[in-house]
Amino acid sequence: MTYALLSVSDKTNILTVASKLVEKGVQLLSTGGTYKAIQEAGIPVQTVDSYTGFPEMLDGRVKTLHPKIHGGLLGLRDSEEHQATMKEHDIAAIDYVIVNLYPFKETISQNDVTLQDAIENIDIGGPSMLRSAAKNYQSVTVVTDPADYDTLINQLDQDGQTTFAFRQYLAGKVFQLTSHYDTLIADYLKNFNAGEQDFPVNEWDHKTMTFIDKESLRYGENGHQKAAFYKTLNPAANSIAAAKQLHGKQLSYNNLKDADAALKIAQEFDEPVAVAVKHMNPCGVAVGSTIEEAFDRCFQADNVSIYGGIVVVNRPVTLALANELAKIFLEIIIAPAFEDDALARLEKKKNLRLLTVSFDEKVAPYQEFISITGGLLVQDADLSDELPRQEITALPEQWTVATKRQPDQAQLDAMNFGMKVVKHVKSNAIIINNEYMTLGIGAGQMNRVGSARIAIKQAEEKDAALKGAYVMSSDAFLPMDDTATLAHEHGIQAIVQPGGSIHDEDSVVVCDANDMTMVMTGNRHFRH
Ligand code: 93A
Repeated sequence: MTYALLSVSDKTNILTVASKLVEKGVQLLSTGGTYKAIQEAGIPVQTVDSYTGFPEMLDGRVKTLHPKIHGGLLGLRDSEEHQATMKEHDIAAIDYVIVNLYPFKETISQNDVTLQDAIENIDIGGPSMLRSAAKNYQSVTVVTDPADYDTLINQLDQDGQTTFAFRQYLAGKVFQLTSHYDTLIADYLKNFNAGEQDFPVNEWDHKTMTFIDKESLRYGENGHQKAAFYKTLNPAANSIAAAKQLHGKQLSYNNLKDADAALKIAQEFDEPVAVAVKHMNPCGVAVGSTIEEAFDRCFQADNVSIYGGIVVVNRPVTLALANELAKIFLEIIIAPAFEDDALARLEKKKNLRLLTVSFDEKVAPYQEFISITGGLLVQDADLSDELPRQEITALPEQWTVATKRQPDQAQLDAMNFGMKVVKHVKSNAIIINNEYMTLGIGAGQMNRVGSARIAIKQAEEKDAALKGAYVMSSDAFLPMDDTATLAHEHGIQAIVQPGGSIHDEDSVVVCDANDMTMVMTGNRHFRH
């Protein structure tokens, strides 16, 4: 007699499999709800408890956890000793297992889920059976995904049995599923606030994000690269993973990266801000007293690079703003909301993607992941508190003025603005900016003065004389005096940089000799 055990929460197509197994002479065993469904369809089936002689008990927590089940799954068919032991204890081999698990993910994804609900939906017996069967895949066929029922049925029809390769594939799927399932439980419990803890916890490791939810993408960075978006289960409301798409086709791999980069810059500001991003770097960032003014400055900051870019604004899009945005070719617009007429205006552009993201809360600490061949690097995101979210009223605590010349209020505000933006620019990063907007952005050069040259050139194309509140902002220290000298030669009177080079003093000397001011922030913002 060949046995199959069927125990499924997701009962999709279970009757098709059940009747096929019966047709092939297999005896079915099943648990409560699954038994009922099969039996009601008129397919012969026996309950697990009548088979084991042990009732389902403890509210169903113990249904299949019995040596007659696990012995029937694990016993080696080609071992005389195993066969003798099985015979002695009246254990029959179970050659087919069709099991899928309690819907833990669906349960915890509900809004009003209680801890008790979540715990009751941790499946114990199901994964145990799956693991027992998968370990013995030499002989046992274990199907956990209804998508594999067709292959099972085809193989049974063809040979009356399954192939070794299929069983191994299915066993692999089992361990992938059970490890994923356990990770999800672990993540849920780790993040569930259980109140005061009176024992030591390694916070960093404990909170390391583990759970992933997969969305297939059409392709990766280029058309020939396959790609997917692995999300955390409950991404922060103000993250791109939680964005609501109102219009346009699915975001691409590059879109997601660029949108994420743009959003993070906008989140540095409380006042109305507009951010334009191309290839992970900002090409224009500006604040204003209204969102229309901010966007106008953002556009003026670089009215060439913005084409094909991504724009984020942190205030609802009005019709006036929509009319301006509609004039340029953009890939994505992200805002907290779109007014109805603004949405109607922008929706006319078929390929433009429109997304809303919450700007209500400040960004909570999170971790960043980046892959290198053979592994994953994890770090805390660079969320520095030293940068005031609005204008500066006094020098922030970690900042020191290194020069004789003190910065005036406009320069201080420009320095604050500059540091908030430059930390999001690929290193070596130098920007030229005033207190409202970027004027030149030098990104990703292999030496600092190279980035400075690019930023200055761009700024000068807008304004030949870089005077007044124009500031040079640097993501990391100036390794020698060449960058400060270049700034002076182009009329820039203020520099903000982290400091920390052994040659800091050389740059200070250049500034002092030319009546420039330089502030050291004490906080490096590399972005490699
Ligand atoms: O509560 S359990 O962890 N204890 C068990 O012994 C057990 N055996 C099967 N959950 C158990 N199951 C699960 O019941 C299966 O994984 C399946 O998801 C579900 C099917 O129950 P029913 O047939 O009553 O709908």
